[in-house]
Amino acid sequence: MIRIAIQSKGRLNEDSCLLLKDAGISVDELKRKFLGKASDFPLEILYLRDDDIPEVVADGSADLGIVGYNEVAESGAEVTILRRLGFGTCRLSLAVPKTDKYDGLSYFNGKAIATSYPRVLRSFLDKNGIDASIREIRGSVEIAPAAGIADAIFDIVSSGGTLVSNGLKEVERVLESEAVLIAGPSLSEDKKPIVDNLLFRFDSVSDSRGKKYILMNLPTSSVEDAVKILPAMRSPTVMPLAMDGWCSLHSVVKESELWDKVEALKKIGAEGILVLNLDKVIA
Ligand code: PRT
Ligand code: ZN
Repeated sequence: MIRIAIQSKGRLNEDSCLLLKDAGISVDELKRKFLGKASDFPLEILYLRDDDIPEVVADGSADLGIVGYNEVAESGAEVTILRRLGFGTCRLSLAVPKTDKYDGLSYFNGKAIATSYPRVLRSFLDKNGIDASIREIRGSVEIAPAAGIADAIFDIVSSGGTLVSNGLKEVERVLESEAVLIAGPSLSEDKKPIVDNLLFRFDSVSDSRGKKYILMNLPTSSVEDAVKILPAMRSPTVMPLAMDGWCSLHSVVKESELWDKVEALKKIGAEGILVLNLDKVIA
């Protein structure tokens, strides 16, 4: 049995639960209080505030954790990043009142900066030789300049909408973040195969995300061109059709490239193109 810590509620909870579900792990929703147990995998799920996850993994109370990289960096906890998970993307940035002239980092000398991430900020300022004071506040950091509590802020930015609506502008992107899967410094031998199995499942899920299965009828003479358009995992599958001179071609494409590929395939004579959802990609 291994134990994974995930956020109990908040921005990462839903995607963390979805990752477990897509990996074929069922958790009894009704029992989702503090400690849950999967019915079909040797896994316990510990639901915590995100701030507590790095420490709990570092001290071995949980074997794995899913948390924002920003929290890992701020905690300084001794953990290893096993995977970047591709959700919860955001960044930690410095922002100043939009009417201020900003001409580089020296702007911050002698200024007060409000943040909930003092450790990451201190290390960034020290590295760049900037002498600014840090006002640690929890929550609503973006109102600090208007409230006269600080000159600037250092906070999480995603779309940037919160900064704009508070009369601020982003001037330095300091740390790029996304949800990460973390592990503690020591994992007992009996747990390693379970963790490896879970990683294999997570990798299959992430390989299938953002991809589509595509199949079409194609003149056999166009197969060579189609292979150039659709490289696939090894190469596309080609099957003869009952009608002479035609074949059926199957492949996998990135969703972001789908429409460009479809255009190119139509030009070389592809017909009856079907695009299907992909459930898992097993390497
Ligand atoms: O209760 P608990 O302590 O567990 O949760 P929390 O309130 O501390 O964190 P939560 O749920 O808000 O965020 C969890 C994690 O999601 C963060 O640690 C980040 O890794 C990640 N994440 C991704 C974000 C955002 N995007 C985000 N936009 N966390 C916070 N925000 C905030 C940001 O601070 C800003 O004030 O959302 C606001 C809107 O952002 P814009 O730029 O889109 O306007
Ligand atoms: Zn938190």
